[in-house]
Parts: sequence; structure tokens; C-alpha cells
Amino acid sequence: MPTAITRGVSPRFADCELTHLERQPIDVAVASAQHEGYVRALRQAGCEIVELPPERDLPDSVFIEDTAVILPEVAIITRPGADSRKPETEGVARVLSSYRELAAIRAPATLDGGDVLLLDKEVYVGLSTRSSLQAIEQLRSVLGQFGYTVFDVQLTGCLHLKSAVTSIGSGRLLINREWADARAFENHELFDISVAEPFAANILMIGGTGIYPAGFPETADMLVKRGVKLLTVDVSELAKAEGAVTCCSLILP
Ligand code: CIR
Repeated sequence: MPTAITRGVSPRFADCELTHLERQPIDVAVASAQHEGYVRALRQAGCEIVELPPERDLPDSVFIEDTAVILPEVAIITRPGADSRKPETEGVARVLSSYRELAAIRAPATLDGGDVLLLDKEVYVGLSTRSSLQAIEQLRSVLGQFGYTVFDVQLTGCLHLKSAVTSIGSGRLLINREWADARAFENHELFDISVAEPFAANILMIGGTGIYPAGFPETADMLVKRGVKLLTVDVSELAKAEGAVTCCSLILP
């Protein structure tokens, strides 16, 4: 049974970082209720949940994916690109030390976990505004010893690599080619999102089930027709902070 580590929504969630979206009013109570629905979906998909309490003064801390990269052999504690998010890693490192050996990205390099897509022994890292080439070099040196190859991927117009491309299992990827350079993924089968739904490329697979936002019906329809089992969740309030479904958990397979 996979374990999912999650963290409740901060009371200061409305003070989140924003890069590509305009700030809109955010209802923290609605965001919390949606987060609870997301945690229920993780449970329904077969995860055991370890839920960390909300961090009052860390507005974006619900997006726990950005604080670590978990592999079977090691967990790498990141150094998030936004200064307001750097303290988020502390509590996560404490919890992860019970599950894995830890390594850490060292200053001045920065890395957000949302930029790291693990596909078997290949690790793809988005060159975003949050993740630096130096971090990619550090990942190469830590992960090379375990037989992983690390690739960098050029991004345009989105926050993280996993805003643009995620795995739906069996060598298949869900992708927005406007945001990620698809040539990096030539050895995979690519499923394109609907052009009307640019944020639709972020799906979280737990075993054979895809946890997926309710807001992308055209892409969801395409996925279901191609045999992907979906569990849809309303994450519209979390999306106002540029978050999606992978970013609200750390999965320990
Ligand atoms: C940020 O800008 O850092 C947050 N407001 C959103 C982070 C979303 N994280 C993710 O997609 N992995």
C-alpha cells in the first residue's frame, strides 16, 4: 500500500506565491474542504495517509510535493525556488527521515519537486523559474550512483514541469506541448490534453487509478475513452494558487 504524505491548508493560503495567474480572492475554508476531498480520494485509491498539520506562516505549504523528491533508494530534500517556501522543507525532512536515507539540494541551487518527473530509471527535470541547472547537476551526482539518468527539459509559460507533463503509466504521458518540449519524451506514447484546457496535463496515478481535477471534462473524456480509470476531485480553489493534484502529496510507493 503506498503512503501519501499531505499537509493541511495554511490559514494564510491566500498569500500564496503566484507566477502565471492573476491574484483572485481565495476562500481558505473552501480550499480546506477541497483538500479534505483530495485526501479522501487518495485513501479511496489505496493510500495510507500521513497528514501533517497546517503551517500557519507558510502559505504554500499545502503543496508539499515541492519539498522533496522520493525514490526507492533515497529522498532528496529540495531547496524551493521561492524564498517564502524555503522553510517548508524542515518539517518534511523530519518525517521523511523515518522512511528513507536523506540527501539535500545545497545552496545556491534551487529545486521545486514539481519540476521532477520520475519515469522508471529516468528523471526529467524542468528548467523553470524555480529550478536551476546547478540543482540538476546535484541530482545527477546523487542519483547517478543508483543508476538513474537525469535529463533537463525546456519549459515555456508554466510554473513546473509537472504542470505540462505527467505519467499515466505504462510508458504513456499526458502532455501540453505548448509548455514542455515534447522532443524530450520521444520514447514515450504521448496523449495530448484538449487545447481548451491548458492546465489539464497534471494527473496523479496511484496504482491504476488517476486522481484528476474535475475542471477538465474534455481531457478526462479522452483519458476514459483510452482506458484510464479516473477519480475526479474538485480542486478549483487550490488551482487559484497555481496548484494541481500532484503537488498536494508526496507519495512513498
Ligand atoms: C507556488 O507558486 O509555489 C505555489 N503557489 C504553487 C505551487 C504548486 N506546486 C506544484 O505544482 N508542484
